[in-house]
Formats: sequence, C-alpha cells, structure tokens
Amino acid sequence: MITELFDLKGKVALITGGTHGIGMAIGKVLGKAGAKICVNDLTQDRLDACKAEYAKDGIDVYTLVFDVTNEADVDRGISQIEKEVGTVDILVNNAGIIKRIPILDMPMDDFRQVIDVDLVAPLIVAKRVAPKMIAQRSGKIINMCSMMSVYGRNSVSAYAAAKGGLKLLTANMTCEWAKYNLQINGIGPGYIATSQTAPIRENGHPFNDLVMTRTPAGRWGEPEDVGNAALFLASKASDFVNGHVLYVDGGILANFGYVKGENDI
Ligand code: NAP
Ligand code: GCO
Repeated sequence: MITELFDLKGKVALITGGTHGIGMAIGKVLGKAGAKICVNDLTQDRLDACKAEYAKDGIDVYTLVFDVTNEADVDRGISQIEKEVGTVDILVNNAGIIKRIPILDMPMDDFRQVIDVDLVAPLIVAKRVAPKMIAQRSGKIINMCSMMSVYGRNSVSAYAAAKGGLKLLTANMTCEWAKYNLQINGIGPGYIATSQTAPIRENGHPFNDLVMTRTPAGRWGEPEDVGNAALFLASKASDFVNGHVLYVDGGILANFGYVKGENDI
C-alpha cells in the first residue's frame, strides 16, 4: 500500500521546541502518521499548554523541559525519553531563535546566543541521539534550516550565519552517518506565519509587501506546509534522500522578483 511509505507506527520522534508554530505542525503530522511524539521546550508552562493542542488531534504528546544549548540538559532529557518512551528514531532539530539587529549594533553576546541555539544546539542534540540510530542502523534527522541558509538580508546576520552553517552541518552529518542508514536532511522554510515572523508580518508591516512580491505563490506559508515536507523526510519515502535541504518557500528561491504593474514584468 502506498500509505505504508508514510507509516510511522512504532517510531519515536523528538521535535525540539515543538510546543507551537512549525514544530507543533510537524509533531501533529508525524503523530497522525503513527509516531510517538516527544517535544521539549524551555518552560513547563509552554509544554502544559501544548498538550491540549496536540490532544485536539488525538495525539498524547510526551513533554519534557530541557535547553537544547546545554549538553548536560540534553543528555538528561534524551536519557529520560529513552527510558520512558524509547530510542529516538526521528529527530527534528526545530528549536530556534532570531534577533533582528544590524551588524554594527548587535552585541556579540546576542550573536553568540543565536549561533548557540540555531547552529550549535542541533549538533548537540544530534550527537546525543545519533549513536543509537547508528547502532540500530536506522534513523532520520531533520535540521530546520531556512531560505536564510542561502540568502542574507539586513539585520539577520546571526540567524543567516547559523542557518547557513546548519545547511553544511547537515551535509557533514550525511557524509559521516549515511553509511549506517541514517538520512539527515534539512528543511528550508520561506516566510511562514508563526510567532517568530509576527513582528514583520502583522499590523501592516511593510515587510509583508516584500514577502508578497518575492513569493510567487503569493502568500505566507502555513506551519502545516512545513509539516507536510517533514512527513516526507521522516518516512521511508525519503530513504535515498540525504544531505538535502528541501525548501518550502512558495517559490521564493526560484524568483528574482518583478515590478508590479500592467504586465507584472
Ligand atoms: P518559534 O515560534 O519562535 O518557535 C521556536 C521554538 O523553539 C519555541 O517553542 C521556543 O521555545 C523553542 N526554543 C528556543 N530556544 C530554545 C532552547 N534553547 N531550548 C529549547 N527550546 C527552545 O519559531 P517558528 O517560526 O515555529 O520556527 C521554528 C523553526 O523554524 C526555527 O528553527 C526557525 O528558525 C525556523 N524557521 C522559521 C521560519 C518562519 O518563517 N517562521 C522560516 C524558516 C525557518 P520558547 O517559545 O519557550 O522560547
Ligand atoms: C526574517 C524572517 C526570516 C524567516 C525565515 C525565512 O526576519 O527575515 O524571520 O528569517 O524566519 O528564516 O526563511
């Protein structure tokens, strides 16, 4: 049956920062495909709140607090998942932050914090779960990259540097772990309607006009658009896809832009 390609029954999936936004959309779709969903966050409040949301889709999400930037915390959290749920078969390195500050104004501590969460943390968590995936000769790692893995733009230097690095860290994980039947890929969302982009999307923000002209699909993406791509990369259907970044951007990366007018030239 074609649906078997996307059947995740018996699999344990960890989505870091999966209490809302893109991470929750991924958790919901992988849960509907049969995976046991685990999500972490920084605060118990966020985790408690997300349980009811997941339950609306019939998903009994396993939640725990750990900071993805802290190696000891990650080890404690993953050990708890392994003890109480099982070996992590699917890791989605989704947790991320952004700081929109011009380079010359950005304190170095802010820059380092973005790099820590968006680039170093995916490595910390992947290093903790990969050994058991290697031992079982099976595993899926999905690193949440961005169209900013290939583009820069004013004020997001730390974020773009992190996401650019994550693209190549994904490639390097592939070089070292693909031989053990691990598939390590990235997802590169375009502009998605979440709390992270709310400041540049809501209340008539002019950035919204730029996104509309740069996105051939003519809309902001929804978290579910990204979730659907994650289902492909988490399933058997992508067993020979490796080191790839799947862009979910409504065509932004294919588009230089156009001048609005009679012929939209
Ligand atoms: P979001 O709403 O800001 O969610 C990010 C999540 O990560 C939050 O739940 C946050 O927890 C968690 N988190 C942050 N730091 C953490 C840490 N140290 N330990 C554990 N959890 C941590 O973002 P989103 O828009 O859903 O984006 C999710 C991912 O997609 C991010 O990696 C983002 O860079 C990427 N992305 C987003 C877009 C977009 O347009 N939205 C486009 C491309 C890529 P708290 O809420 O408790 O801080
Ligand atoms: C921004 C946005 C973007 C998106 C995303 C685009 O300020 O430009 O937040 O960075 O989050 O990464 O792919």
